[in-house]
Amino acid sequence: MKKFLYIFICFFVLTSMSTSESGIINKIKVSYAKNQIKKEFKFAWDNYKQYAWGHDELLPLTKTYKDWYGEPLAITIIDSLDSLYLMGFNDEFESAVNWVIKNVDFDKNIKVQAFEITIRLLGGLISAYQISGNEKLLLMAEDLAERMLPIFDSPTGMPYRYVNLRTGEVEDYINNPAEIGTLTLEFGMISKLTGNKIYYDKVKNAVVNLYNKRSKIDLVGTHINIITGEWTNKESHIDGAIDSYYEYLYKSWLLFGDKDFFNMFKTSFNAVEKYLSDPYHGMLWYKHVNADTGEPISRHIGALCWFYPGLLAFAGNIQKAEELAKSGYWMWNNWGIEPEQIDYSTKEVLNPAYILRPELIESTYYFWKLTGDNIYRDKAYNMFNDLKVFAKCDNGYTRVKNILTGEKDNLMDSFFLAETLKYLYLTFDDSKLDFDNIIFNTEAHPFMDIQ
Ligand code: DMJ
Repeated sequence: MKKFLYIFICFFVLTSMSTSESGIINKIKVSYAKNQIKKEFKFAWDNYKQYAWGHDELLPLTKTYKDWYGEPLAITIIDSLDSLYLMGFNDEFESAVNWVIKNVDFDKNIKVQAFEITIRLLGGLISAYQISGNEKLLLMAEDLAERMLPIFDSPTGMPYRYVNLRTGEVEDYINNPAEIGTLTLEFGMISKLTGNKIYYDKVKNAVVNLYNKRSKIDLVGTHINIITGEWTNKESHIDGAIDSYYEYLYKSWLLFGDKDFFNMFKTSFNAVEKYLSDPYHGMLWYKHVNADTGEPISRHIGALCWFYPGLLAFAGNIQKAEELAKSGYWMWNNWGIEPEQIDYSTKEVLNPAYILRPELIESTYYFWKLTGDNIYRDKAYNMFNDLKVFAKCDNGYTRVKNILTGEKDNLMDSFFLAETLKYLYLTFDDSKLDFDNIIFNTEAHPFMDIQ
């Protein structure tokens, strides 16, 4: 009975949040929310353990698993290591680390997507190494980075998209700014941690050469041929395929203190702000334009864009970031959860999926950290509850195929544990992190500044 009374009080407290509440009530709310998030993480993790352990991702509806490349790389485990630690599952963290060291071997005859393997596996191993101090994790990370080095052997120094982990054979020379530019933190950290400069030099060279291909108005397109250096698609935006290119220019400056990254960020950021930022019918959005002319192409915005308010705030423009985030919250609440893509000029859903993405939640964490305003905890908690309504199933959390009908898909992406639930949790308790001295990679793996 007592338990029900407690739940009732907590529910009442949480649904009547206001910034004027007393410190004690806030503490109860915060600890209730954090425990709820932790509980859902454990539920998702336990289901992964039961039905997919050692494999890449859980298929919760069919209680089985998916391996991206036929042979498993334990993507969910490596991607989840630091979440386990940050949420206080210390024994689980230790045993998962030991399992990874004993069972994961990258000497596999498979062709992998360098970007995804870098942000999830290299990123996960680096942060787990920094947390645990276990040198074996660093050796694994270095081995993986070395196996991927052949991607940079192109005439422009920009990477191929795929590489065979055993033979070094590369494939796919049409790449994009996100996949070219979102390797710097991870490869740069390997250089820092091992003292071998090759990784940093290769990624920096790739990014500088990409940056030098920007248009006269300082914008980049969506696809580039890394053999010839010619753009094959000149649509410019902050959506998927470009998004984290901007994030890593800024974060690489912060993590490595390399002024070149700051200069590249500043120029690019000014162009984004000038040509893409789109106040439209009383709300702020970011449009798609032609990279050469700045002429509008569409008023489409995708779920991946919502990392940008957080970056904008982190880079110092909190006011504008909050204005942009308002559009994101409007969108989320209008449909009860976030659609994968909408046309903001017609308010039409173009892609009705929600694939457990973290970006708006990630931005909310940054707002909470930078403003200390409880309203962001409120927003995070509401989004968490919406996730439960739309994406929870009997054996984990799953992608939603159609948010308009509620139809579920069958995949729990590793970033759900690595990012979505982590950023939610950190919004209520990030006491195990030194926020001022870490930089999150784009998969939410915290890298410690060791300068
Ligand atoms: C994650 O793997 C990363 O956040 C990446 O930058 C973009 N896509 C997914 C999540 O949406």
